[in-house]
Amino acid sequence: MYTQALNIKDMAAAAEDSAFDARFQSRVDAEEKIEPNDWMPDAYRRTLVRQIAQHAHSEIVGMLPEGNWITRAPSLKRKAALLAKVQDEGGHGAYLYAAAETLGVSREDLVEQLLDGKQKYSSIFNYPTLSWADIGIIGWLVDGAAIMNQIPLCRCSYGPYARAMIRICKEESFHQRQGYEIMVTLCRDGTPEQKAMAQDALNRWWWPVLMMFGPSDKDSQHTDKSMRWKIKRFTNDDLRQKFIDATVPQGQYLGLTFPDPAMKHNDRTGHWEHGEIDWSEFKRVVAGDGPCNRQRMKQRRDANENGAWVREAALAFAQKRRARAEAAARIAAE
Ligand code: BYC
Repeated sequence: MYTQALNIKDMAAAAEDSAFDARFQSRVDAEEKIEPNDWMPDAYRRTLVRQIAQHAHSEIVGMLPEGNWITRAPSLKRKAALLAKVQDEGGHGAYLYAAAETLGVSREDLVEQLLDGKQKYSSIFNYPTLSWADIGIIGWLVDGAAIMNQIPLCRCSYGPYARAMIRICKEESFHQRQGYEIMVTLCRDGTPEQKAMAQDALNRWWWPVLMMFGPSDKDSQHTDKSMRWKIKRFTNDDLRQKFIDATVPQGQYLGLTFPDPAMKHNDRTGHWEHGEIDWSEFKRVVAGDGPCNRQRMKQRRDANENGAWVREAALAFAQKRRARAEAAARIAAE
């Protein structure tokens, strides 16, 4: 009897959940934005927290490879642009942590999960920036790939993420242009040595950039659900292909060769076909064994520890202000 009563209760709860689910899905299908106080399935919330946190961490860790060249930028103009770009990335991280917080998680918690290795950041930031040409390549290709992935996120079903992405994409487009302009300077106006440096950077970054889009569709765990919920609008492979098609002519204009002997234009489909991606490298880097994973995590841990006193001081100041305001309100009420 007791068990039966429980079952009936469970069934009623399940029916209620599925009614909420259906209503939620119909709102998503109708392109309504889901806002923080709206009902949403737990799995939708978890997917968003995972993706937005990973995105925020990527922006913050992504400051490190470029930060490496701020003191060595070849001119004042280049230094000013690079400084502004790296600061923008810090800002993107801040908007994204704020968007994640609307889902009921705290920034401190997310940062802790990154530092404990429970959350990820983009594989691409585990590669070293060995020459100035790498800064051009990051802008041209890494930001180019990011824009391709992020423009559709401006239409994400979750309002706070979509709105954060609109501003981020505007800044990313400046980032991409400054990178491509560095590449034009090196390749078209530069010396043979500078062009060789640009080619070497392309050789090292091309495949890792293609991996940024995530595993191939057949291996992607989250794409189906994220597409149904309109978090993602395109699959990983579709975005990767769009990026390749847009980028190859840009590389040809620079006079560079893509390090993919299998790359060829398919006149029938209109797409650039590419060779096999080495997914074992991707898995290794995501699992923590890329060229710079340990260094990047150490830098983030050090930054977190060195910044602790700033956070403590800001909290103490906020508490003091609150206590003063409360005391003033008490006196005024007496
Ligand atoms: N690196 O089922 P899948 C920037 C993981 S910052 C590491 O396809 P999903 C910039 C994935 O998390 C740009 N891990 O996943 C900053 C999942 O593992 P978990 C960063 C990756 O989420 C500074 C598993 O593989 N952009 O532009 O449907 C300077 C299976 O994947 C990667 C964003 O974060 C990767 N590359 O699709 C310059 C964009 N790829 O979580 C530039 C937002 C996949 O189950 N994110 N994984 O343990 C997205 O659009 C999606 O999360 C992804 C992956 C397309 C990346």
